Amino acid sequence: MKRIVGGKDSQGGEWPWQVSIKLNGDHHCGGSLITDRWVVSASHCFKENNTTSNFSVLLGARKLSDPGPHSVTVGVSRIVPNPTYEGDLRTGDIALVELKEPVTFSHRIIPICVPDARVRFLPNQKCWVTGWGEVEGRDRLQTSDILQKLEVPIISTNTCNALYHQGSSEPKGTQDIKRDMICAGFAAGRQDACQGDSGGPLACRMGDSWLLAGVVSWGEGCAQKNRPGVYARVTYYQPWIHSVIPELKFTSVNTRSSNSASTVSFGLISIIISTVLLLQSLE
Ligand code: 4AZ
Repeated sequence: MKRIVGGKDSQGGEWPWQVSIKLNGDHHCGGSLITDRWVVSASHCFKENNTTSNFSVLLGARKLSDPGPHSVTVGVSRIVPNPTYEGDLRTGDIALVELKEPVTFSHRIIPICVPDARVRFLPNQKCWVTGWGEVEGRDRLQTSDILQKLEVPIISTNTCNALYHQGSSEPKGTQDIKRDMICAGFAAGRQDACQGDSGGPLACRMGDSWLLAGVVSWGEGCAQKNRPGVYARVTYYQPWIHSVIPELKFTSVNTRSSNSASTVSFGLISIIISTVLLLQSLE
């Protein structure tokens, strides 16, 4: 069966921040809704053609050929690629896309939280990449009509660099994976994001929130051994995102707030024990 590269069909409403960025009416890239007016995507999606009038954004869809009554299509008023993007270096591969009109949230259209710069995504943490990008056919690649989902573990930058050096003629000290990138996927290959997924989310669940850890950016091929997917690291770009969208609230998740239930029960137990001790001392 043909799948994303090793992913599964998603359910309606499962990834309500996922958008399709269309160029002249055709699916071009993925993106993530972060406010009622702004979408995060990749700079390389806009490199040849950044005329806003050629782009539109489809929200609330699962099947591109039949997006259904919960979907909406909105025009684009502004495309803001990160100013450090130069193309081949792959750095700064994150762009902000402003919608012509604000969208109304629904069960199918919900923004994803943008993490504060201090939030850390740890190696082996399981996250999800989603998109309508290339699925692996027998000898050629083909995009998917139904939004695909794939669970991918975070890979540390050191490990990712070491993997990219396997079977490569590059000098040993070369750092392929820069500080503004985050890797996720499998050394064994077989499952990965691919062309057409670009700009889409690497989403990680932390406590009760879904956070945007990365933006699908590049890789050497797709789903190849020792060549995991590389994503733009959203936390690295937090100051830049803030400068473009000052009203955006960033999410800081720490172990205390994600463990609030245990903090509350610890507090309650402490009060009960103190009360018992106090009563005993009064007898
Ligand atoms: C691309 O060409 C592309 N395997 C996107 C993601 C990946 C590779 C290539 C990740 O847009």
